[in-house]
Parts: sequence; C-alpha cells; structure tokens
Amino acid sequence: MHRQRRVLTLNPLSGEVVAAFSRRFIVATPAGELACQVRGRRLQVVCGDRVEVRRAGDGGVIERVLPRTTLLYRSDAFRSKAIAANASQIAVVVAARPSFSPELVQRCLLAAEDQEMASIIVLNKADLPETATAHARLEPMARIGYRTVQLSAQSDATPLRPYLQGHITLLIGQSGMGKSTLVNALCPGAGVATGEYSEALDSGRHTTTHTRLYRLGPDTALIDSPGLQEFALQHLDDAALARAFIEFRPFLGHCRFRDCRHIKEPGCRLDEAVAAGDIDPARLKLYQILRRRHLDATQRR
Ligand SMILES: Nc1nc2c(ncn2[C@@H]2O[C@H](COP(=O)(O)OP(=O)(O)O)[C@@H](O)[C@H]2O)c(=O)[nH]1
Ligand SMILES: [Mg+2]
Ligand SMILES: [Zn+2]
Repeated sequence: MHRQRRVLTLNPLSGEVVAAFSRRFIVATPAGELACQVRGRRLQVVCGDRVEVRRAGDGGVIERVLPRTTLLYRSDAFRSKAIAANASQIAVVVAARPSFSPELVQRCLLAAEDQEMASIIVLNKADLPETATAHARLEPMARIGYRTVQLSAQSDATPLRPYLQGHITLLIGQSGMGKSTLVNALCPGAGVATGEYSEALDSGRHTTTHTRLYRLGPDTALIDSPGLQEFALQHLDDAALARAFIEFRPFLGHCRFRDCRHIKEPGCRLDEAVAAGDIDPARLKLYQILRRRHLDATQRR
C-alpha cells in the first residue's frame, strides 16, 4: 500500500528582530516573541531587521534578512559594527551631567546623514541647573538646522512624542544620559534597567548591554542602545564624509580642483564659504580631522 508521507510545510514566519545579543536574538512574530538563532555564520542580523524565521522547537532559526532601508554603523580603526537596521531617525541624547562630547554628537549626526536618516538632539535632565550651559554647547548644531528638544525624562517625556510619530527612532549617545529612562517614560511596561552615573568619574555606567526595540504603535518604535564612548566614522570614504556635513552640500563639486581635498587648496569653495561666514570654521576643521584619521586608519590596514 502506498502511504503518503506527510511533509510539514510550514510557511516561514516573518517578524522583526527586537533584541540582539551577540549570536542570539528575540524576534517578534504574529505568533509571539521567539528566541532565535541564525542559520550559518555568514548571515548578519541586527536589531530592527525584518526577517523570516523557521520554527525549531520552542524557538526559531532566522533564515533570511529582508532588504534594509537603513543600517547604522559604528566603527573604530579596526572594525565596523552595525547598531540597528531600518531605523528612520536617530535621537542623540545628551545631558548637562555627566558631561557630553559635542564632537561625539556630531559624529552620530554625520553617520545618520550618511544613511539619509532624520536626526534630533534630546537635551535631557532639564531639571539640572547647568542645562543652559549644555544648551549653549549645542548651538553650533542648532545653527545648521538640527532640532533640539529639551526635557526631563524623569518628570515629563511628552515633548518628544510628536517627533517620534511614524518613525523608528534609535536612541544613541554616551552612557548615563538617560536613554533608558526615556524609553521607560514613553513606553510603559518596558521596564528597562537604568543606571546611576558616577560623579567621580563623570560618566555613566553601562546598564544597557544590548540593543532593544520597543513598539509604541503600528508605525512607531524606539530602539534603546548601549552607551557609546567612541564613534568613529572609518566606514565613510572622503566623498561620503563631506556629503554628511549637510551645510557643505551646496558647495561640493564647485572647488577649482575636481579632486579638492578641502584642506587649504587654492580655490576651495568650502574655504571661501568659511570666509563668507556660510560655514562654521569649526565644522570644516572637524571634517579635516576626521578625514585625516580615516587616512591614517586606511594606511594602517
Ligand atoms: N536629574 C535627572 N536625572 C535623570 C533624568 N533622566 C535620567 N536620569 C538619571 O540618569 C541616570 C542614567 O540614566 P539611564 O537612563 O540609565 O541612562 P542611559 O545610560 O543613557 O540609558 C539615572 O540615574 C537616571 O535616573 C532626568 O530627567 N533628570
Ligand atoms: Mg541605558
Ligand atoms: Zn575644496
């Protein structure tokens, strides 16, 4: 007798990676959250990825990553690491205490511009008396057009809500600035651990150890990420780096030399724009510093 073999042909589940540990992931699917591993070594999966999952036991195996709209990288001289996929916006979180690095803020903004993501700066801990000074340190970025929202996540995070609607927003910044506190305020039930920061060291402790996505609505989400101490842009080549300075864009391609490096060559349009007051000299300086570091790193490799 011919017995028909029953083949289990379950369609793969599609889902969204809501938490990324080193090689383990949590994927939100229509059937609930699944603990997943990745098939093979080659497939790169990050928080925010939309994936196809095959069920395996209680959990699942990520078989495929769907095309990404954005992928934000951080890198140092030696390697690049993806932080989050499909985020449409970054919110760089800063505060008067611990002190923040305006250069690090700018590096985050540059990385976001490279991916054509929207950006917003959140000045948290507005209850602290030194907030006015912190605000003044953000002035150069505000002048270029970056929006700043000042609030106190501990008492009221609602001023940020209108900026989040319809976006997948990656919260990014140094430790201790209040990213996780913001998530808790905006996403009741998230229950993220937050950390004390050390007055002595003037820095935050790394309470957030992995990247995690929190849904606020069908098309709105927040991604919390561990604190950054460093944010290199080694993965951007010279041209991409220059374009990431949004206020340079109208001038690019108009220098006397086609291959102008914008480091004091005659007829450099960026130099002229600085002289005319259209570009902040500190921003051109930053470009030159980042470009040089990139060069050094490439030569080391
Ligand atoms: N004064 C004040 N402290 C805050 C505020 N928001 C967060 N904090 C504190 O800052 C510290 C670091 O917060 P956390 O959310 O863990 O920062 P993260 O490292 O950026 O995620 C914690 O002790 C928070 O209680 C605020 O609006 N005002
Ligand atoms: Mg945190
Ligand atoms: Zn030039």
